[in-house]
Amino acid sequence: MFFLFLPRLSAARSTDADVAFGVAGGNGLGWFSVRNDTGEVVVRRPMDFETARQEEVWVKVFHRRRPLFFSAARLTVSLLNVNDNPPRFHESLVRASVQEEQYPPFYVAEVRADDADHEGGGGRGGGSAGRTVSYR
Ligand SMILES: [Ca+2]
Ligand SMILES: [Ca+2]
Repeated sequence: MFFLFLPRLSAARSTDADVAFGVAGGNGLGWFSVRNDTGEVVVRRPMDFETARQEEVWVKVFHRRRPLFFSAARLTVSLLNVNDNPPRFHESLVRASVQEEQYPPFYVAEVRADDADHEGGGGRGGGSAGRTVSYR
């Protein structure tokens, strides 16, 4: 199981046993949970930069006997990219023909590859796929 403790929302922390915390909204990818008694925001699953670069969760604090009395704060978490994807060729088989009697260096073929970790690649709202690199 993967757990990562993010900073607590200290403004919402309380020692009052009648005060509880919960998720009020956001958290569309289900990455976070909020500990009911402490307000700690816990990451429930590995987060992937190539899936989403940022996620937000609304944390609410409320009185257990009067749950309609609550307030909420938005926590926005931005992911930092790491190089966790190998570069991949577009094609796994490339055929090329060359004339004999040519002197090097000369062009043989172009093989393209992507790397999802490249800036501007992958990620929700990140635009196009990873950068394409051509090898000749
Ligand atoms: Ca990579
Ligand atoms: Ca990455």
